[in-house]
Parts: sequence; C-alpha cells; structure tokens
Amino acid sequence: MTDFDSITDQLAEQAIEVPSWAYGNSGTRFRVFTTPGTPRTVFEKLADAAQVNAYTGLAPKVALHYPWDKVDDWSEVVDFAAEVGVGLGTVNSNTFQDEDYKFGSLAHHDPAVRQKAIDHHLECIEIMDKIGSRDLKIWLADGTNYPGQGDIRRRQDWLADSLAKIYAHIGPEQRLVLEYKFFEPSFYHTDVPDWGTSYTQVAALGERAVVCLDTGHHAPGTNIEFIVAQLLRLGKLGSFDFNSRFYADDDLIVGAADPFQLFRILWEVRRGGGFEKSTGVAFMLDQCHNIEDKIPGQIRSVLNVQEMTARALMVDADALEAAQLAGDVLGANEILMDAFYTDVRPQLAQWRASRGFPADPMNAFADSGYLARIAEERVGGTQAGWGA
Ligand code: LRH
Ligand code: MN
Ligand code: MN
Repeated sequence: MTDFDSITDQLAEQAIEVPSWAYGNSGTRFRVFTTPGTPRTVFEKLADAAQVNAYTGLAPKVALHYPWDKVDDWSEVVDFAAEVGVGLGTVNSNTFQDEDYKFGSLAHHDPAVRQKAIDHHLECIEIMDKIGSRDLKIWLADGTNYPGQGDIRRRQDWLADSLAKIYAHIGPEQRLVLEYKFFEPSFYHTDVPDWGTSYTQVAALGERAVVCLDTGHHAPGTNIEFIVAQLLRLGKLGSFDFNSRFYADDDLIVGAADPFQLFRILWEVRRGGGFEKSTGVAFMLDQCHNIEDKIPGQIRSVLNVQEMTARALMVDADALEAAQLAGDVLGANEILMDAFYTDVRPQLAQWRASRGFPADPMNAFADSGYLARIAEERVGGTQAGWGA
C-alpha cells in the first residue's frame, strides 16, 4: 500500500465547496426545527461557512443558491467573503419555488413559462459575472405525477431548446452543469432523471456543459462509482453534490450512511484523474442539517471526504492492476480492501497539526464558543431556511 507521507501533497490540494443553504434551517415536510444563531443573511451564512474552512483548511469556497441568496449589491458579498477568508463558487438556480413552475420550468409546455425560467438563468449568469463564479448549476424539479399528464418526449425537446438558449450566454471560462435526480417532487417521471439524460442534454450543448452527480439522487443499489468512471471517461463529470442517504434524497452528512460507497466513488475519481485540477471536477456538498448543529455537520462531512480521499490515494494502483491482469480475483479485491480498512485518522490528525490546523477540528470548533456567540448576537430578523 502507498504510504501516507507520499499522498500529503495531493491531500493539501483538496478543496470542497460548501453550500450556503446548509447553514439555514431545514427539516422535513413534517417540521422544521430552528436553532439559535441561524444566519439571517448571506453574510452570516458566509461567516459560518468560513468557520469550516478555518478549522479544516478544506472548504475555501461557498456555493450560492439564487434567489435564496439575494442581495442588492454583489460587490459587498465579494468583499465580505474575502474578509472572512472564503471565495464564492457555484451559483445554483432555483425554478422550483414559484407558482408558475407548477408544471415545470425549462421543460414546461408553455413557451412563456420556459422563457421566464430561461431569463432566471440569464440573471444567474449575470451574478456569476459579478462574483467571478465558474459554474451555473441547474437542477430541475420538472416532471409529471401521472402517466399521460405530459408529453414526456416533447418535453425533452423543449428542455434541449431552453438549455441551448442559456448555454449561448455561458462565458468562455464558465460552465453549465446539469444535475439529475430520479424522483421528487415529481413522482411518475422526471425530465432529467439520470446521468444518461443529463449527458445526452449537455453533450448536445458543447464542451462547457457537464453533468452534476448528486450522490443522493439514485435508486437504492445503484452502482454510483460506475457512473463516476463513465462520466470521467467521457470528460463530462462536472461536479459532485456529496451527501448520504439511507432511503430517499436524505441529504445527510457525507459518508454517514455508507462509508464504503464513498471510498469506492473516490477511488474511481482517482482512477479517472478527477483529483487533477485540469479535469475541473468541483467537489461540493449538498446537505441539510435538520436536527444536528449545522457548522459541525459541515466540518464532519469535509473531514469524511478527506479521510476517504486519503484511503483512495493509498490504494496500491500498480499492484491492483497486476492482480487484475493476472485474473487474481481475490488478490485484487484484497488490495482495494486493504486501503479501505486502513485507519488514517491518527496520521491525518498529525498532518493537520503540522500545517497549523487543529488535530481534531470537531473538538477545536466546539471549544471555540462560536455557536454560543452567534446564538447571543443573532437576535431578531428572520432566520434563513429552505425557501429563503
Ligand atoms: C435537489 C437538490 C438540488 C437543489 C438542492 C437544494 O434535490 O439536490 O441540488 O439545488 O437539492
Ligand atoms: Mn443536489
Ligand atoms: Mn437533492
């Protein structure tokens, strides 16, 4: 197995984007529990996100969701982000909370609704230009609930046409990233349900259109690492939305439900060159913290990604290839499992300390008193949450 010391340069390069919406209140359709100190503004979300980076060195960028994150003057957001030590990343569009989008947005049967959704994306691109963001991420709630409700074939054409109109405005340094999800909120058919549909749509647009893989958006039992391998092969893996799920789109802490799956995904990322900057893969979290504290929830997630990345980097790739080519089924499997079962936590703690970060970021943050401070300071106003 590759030793820890020889992977630290690669680990030092790791950057995970955290979502602004993770710091707001969230919950289920049954109840949203509030927490004292929850941010009320984009600025407070950025301040909280900056804590994750300060304690781990892993989360230098924050992904925004528009119009959940809405301000009058974006230059103030850029300045504030720099002040607290983070950058601004992906801009996520939102076409799922407006009355007009009841029957869809970019794939809607009514051209006027499609145009409204296209215009929303052009507005997102304008924001991206102002804040220096590379990626426009599109996830559509579009779909139908009952067979016969819509023309599922024509909707693909309408979608292709809408996406082309948006893509025409994507700058030379920017990308359009299309996220897929197999169900919810539509329950019969979804217009972008799987990687194949997303790939088909972005391939028709051009080079700067790529796929986003949200780990929670697959049917149980799906071999997600195969999708990772395939999209990297095709040069179309644009980004990850990392989270974990037990049943549906649970948006739980990364690696909480199935650490082995996270390892297998990250091994395929390594195998396909996805850790190299030139591949352009954005590693993002997409999580909701319903009952747990949000900042520690994000810290836990980025640490889990780091830990599994270390294990994936420690796989003896040469020995694995030799075993595979020799048809050594059990030997090959053992080489992969050796890396998975290696506990890298003590070495990671030591390495963190050697770089001036806390050996145990979870405890260090808990001891900092930050949560008590924001609970005391942030009184009045409306707390951010799903939908704002
Ligand atoms: C949809 C999704 C998508 C949205 C986010 C809030 O389930 O994963 O990425 O933008 O949740
Ligand atoms: Mn997502
Ligand atoms: Mn989701």
